[in-house]
Amino acid sequence: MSPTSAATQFRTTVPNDLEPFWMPFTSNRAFKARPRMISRAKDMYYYTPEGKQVLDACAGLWCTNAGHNRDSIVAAIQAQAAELDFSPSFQYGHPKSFELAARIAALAPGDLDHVFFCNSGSEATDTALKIALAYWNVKGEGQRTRLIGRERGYHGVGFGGISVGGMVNNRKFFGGLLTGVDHLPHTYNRAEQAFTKGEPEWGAHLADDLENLVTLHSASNIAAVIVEPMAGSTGVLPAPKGYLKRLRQICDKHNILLIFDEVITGFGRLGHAFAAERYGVIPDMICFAKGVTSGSVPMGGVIARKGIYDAFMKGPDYMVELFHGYTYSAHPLACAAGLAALDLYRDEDLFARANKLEAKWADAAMSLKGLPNVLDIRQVGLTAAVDLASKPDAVGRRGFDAMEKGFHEQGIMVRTAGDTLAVTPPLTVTEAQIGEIFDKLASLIRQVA
Ligand code: PXG
Repeated sequence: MSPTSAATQFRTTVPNDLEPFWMPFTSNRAFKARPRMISRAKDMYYYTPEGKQVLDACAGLWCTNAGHNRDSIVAAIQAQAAELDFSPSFQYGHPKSFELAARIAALAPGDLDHVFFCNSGSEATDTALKIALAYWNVKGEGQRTRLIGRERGYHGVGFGGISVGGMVNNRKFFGGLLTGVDHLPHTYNRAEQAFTKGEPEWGAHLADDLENLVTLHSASNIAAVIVEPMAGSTGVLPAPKGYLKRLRQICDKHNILLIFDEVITGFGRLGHAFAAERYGVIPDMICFAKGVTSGSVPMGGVIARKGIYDAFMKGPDYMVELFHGYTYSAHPLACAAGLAALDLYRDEDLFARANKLEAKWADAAMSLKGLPNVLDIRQVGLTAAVDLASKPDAVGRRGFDAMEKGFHEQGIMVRTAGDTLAVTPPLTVTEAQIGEIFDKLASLIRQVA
């Protein structure tokens, strides 16, 4: 279907009054003065209400891993809406939730075989932290309450997630947060790592800081460590070689639970179902969201190892074992969308596809080296980020301008974190589109010089 005929089919009226919507993580005034409006999507492209095509170099918000509006996912959601709109997952069940849990568990490594559903990445991380605390309670070690995150980590916006997270703006406005939280150092060092393709050689030793925290607090007080295998939101910081293995070893030594937040890295982003597989490390829990439904319906969840689930299965069998859950846990529409997305990933072998494309993607990303203001380029799996030097008097200006010009002038969607530009396309991206993404980025970088 040509963009024009589709635009006619999906005609959208844009409201005159944009004021009432308080937009999330958005510069509201700038947006409302010059909106970047999107009214439909197909495969690798967004379309504006005027029918202008915009190449989606971000998989939406790192989530539409199978591309947009895939026919089978659309059909599955439509059929599900007609058959069962909602049913509670507290004390009742619907078949697709069990089917999807089994499919997700089958994709996870080792004995990560029980799936707790929620509706977002933020809920997933809060859920994992709560399971960790409750696990130690039911094991009779309720004094293990300390949670350890990492600087420059992003674990969503719940109070748990921002407490273990390490992004200053996500923390500084919101008071005291959870107490009893520590942070490992982040793993980025430009002097040692600049312009590395994939995982940097330098930095595995930073995992040893966990030993220092054990020395300080005693392992017997520490419940869990949570990290992203690749820190996405703070600008694509791949784990240094050997870092995650070292973290696992230290956690094993001290009986500390290790949680991987795979909200971004799950479902193919790093060329495997989960990054845990790429790194040969089995965490105790994996948080997921985004790609599970290819972004089509909100869903998140936690995959827990058998031993964690089993620890809760005691006491009278009519009693609730874990006092946690959401009205929309395992919502039928999300489950239907999830099953259809997993079918697409399998049938089109999209995780392996991402793996095969990675070398080309990495070369294309590094080709931007030497452009004006480019301080560093990082890449892992099908993600890349470019750090631009900030204007001395206006931090974030270059990043914002690149995003805006990208949308309005170059027909491309990019994400920015300050003056860092990030791209992370659907796994269906073609080699030609990879070329287009980095050509457009190059031209944007020159434009904002
Ligand atoms: N954990 C990780 C690792 C994430 O990246 C969340 C939790 C929270 O997910 P929800 O579904 O509650 O938003 C995320 C979210 C960006 C960007 O451009 C990243 C996210 C969301 C929006 C934008 O860096 N990650």
